[in-house]
Amino acid sequence: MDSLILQLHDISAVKFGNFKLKSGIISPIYIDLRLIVSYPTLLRNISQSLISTAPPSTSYDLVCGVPYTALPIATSVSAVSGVPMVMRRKEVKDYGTSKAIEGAFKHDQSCLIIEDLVTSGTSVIETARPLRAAGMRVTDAVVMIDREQGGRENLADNGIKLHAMVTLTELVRILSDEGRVSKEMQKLVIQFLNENRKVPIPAIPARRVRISYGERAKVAKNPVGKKLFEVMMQKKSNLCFSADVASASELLDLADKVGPEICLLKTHVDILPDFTPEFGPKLRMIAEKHNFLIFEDRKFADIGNTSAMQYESGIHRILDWADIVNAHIISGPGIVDGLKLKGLPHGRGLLLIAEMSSAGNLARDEYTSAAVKIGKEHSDFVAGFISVNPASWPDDDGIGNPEFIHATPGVQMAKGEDNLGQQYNTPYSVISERGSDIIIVGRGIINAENPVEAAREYRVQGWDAYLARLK
Ligand code: 5BU
Repeated sequence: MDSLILQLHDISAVKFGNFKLKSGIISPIYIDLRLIVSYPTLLRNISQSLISTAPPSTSYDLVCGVPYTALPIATSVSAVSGVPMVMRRKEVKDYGTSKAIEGAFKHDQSCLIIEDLVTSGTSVIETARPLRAAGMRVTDAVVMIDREQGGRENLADNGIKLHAMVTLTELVRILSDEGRVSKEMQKLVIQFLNENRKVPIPAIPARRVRISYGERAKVAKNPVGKKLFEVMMQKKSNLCFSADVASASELLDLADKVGPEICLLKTHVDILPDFTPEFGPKLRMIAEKHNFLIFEDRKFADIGNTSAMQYESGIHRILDWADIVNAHIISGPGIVDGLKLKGLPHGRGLLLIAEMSSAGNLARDEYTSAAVKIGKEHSDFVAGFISVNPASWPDDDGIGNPEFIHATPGVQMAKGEDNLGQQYNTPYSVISERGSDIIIVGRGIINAENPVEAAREYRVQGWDAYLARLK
């Protein structure tokens, strides 16, 4: 051990002086273990020492290094010990297909975390989270140096035992005994440690899907998004009825019947042969009576200027009666600027199409991430996204952005497909597994023998799935 510490000092991985730490605190000691990749023999010796740092009773099937400094250390530990390694991706590149964890592992395997230096323990906890989310057990972490600044306690609070090769106090004592640092410097470091015993750990925000719609109403930036969350709570409904029927009169009739069950009613106004300018006001009266919002599934896709005209004018005058519309981002962010110009003064909201439900659609990977980026830049107007599997989006390890609402089409009581590529998932899967907030149901209700009863059944299933995911 002593010789390892002396070697770390030799290569200037441990330095004494006046150093400003990330937290802003001035420290008399600075440790930079990134350098050890340049010294393979030292790296191997450190790995061997780390393996024996975990008590013999510690059992583990896998090792995982905290990115980035500990990645080569973990690789070396794996090579020396023969224990397979998994790797946590810090930035997950793509949506959908990408994984937060690389490597082969099985559910319920235990994984030992390897870290170079622990101060508050935050980085270890951030690595444990996706490992646990993927089904692995994480109970122990080994670290080269424990700075003794609260990491051990913070990790224990998160169910992780910390095993340190050496503490900062021991390290300085060894260097002092060997005449590498003066007694004064040793004293200074001890004093520094005593004054900075506990680095508070920043609170980890709850994942979006664990936060209630009511709480999310408070953080929603778009007024319609906020209202929608509130309506969902008031009516215990996350059901959007997609009223794709043959006429305006049939639509209005059904809207009045299923109104009590839904938080949102979705229209395709351009399929109604008997549309008149009275349609909007009539639908709004029914919406007010039953306390639901109106979503015209117009899927704007043109340049900003044209989309704004299509939104406001023509025979449909969508802006006048629809609380929410949606848009593709194929034409770039200008479409959001254009729609916002008209919509925001009217207190309207927009859903961006980040994913689609139909087989072979192209809204995936970088397209999805571009929609999210544009949405974040316009969160005053963008209330959320049309999505299919938002739980697989990698933003913030699935913490997500609670201010945005996710609505998912392609929902029926049984998984399946229609004959034109529409793909269906169940309410439970959409809300509880795929992490969406609203189920959009069309033919599942319209073609049912009793649409009102069917709507009630979808509402109950959608709401139960929401309650299940909060636990
Ligand atoms: P269904 O009858 O439940 O399959 O109707 C689904 C509705 O959602 C229908 O109005 C579609 O136009 C709409 N939809 C969709 O199915 N998939 C998508 O990706 C988007 C909208 Br965006």
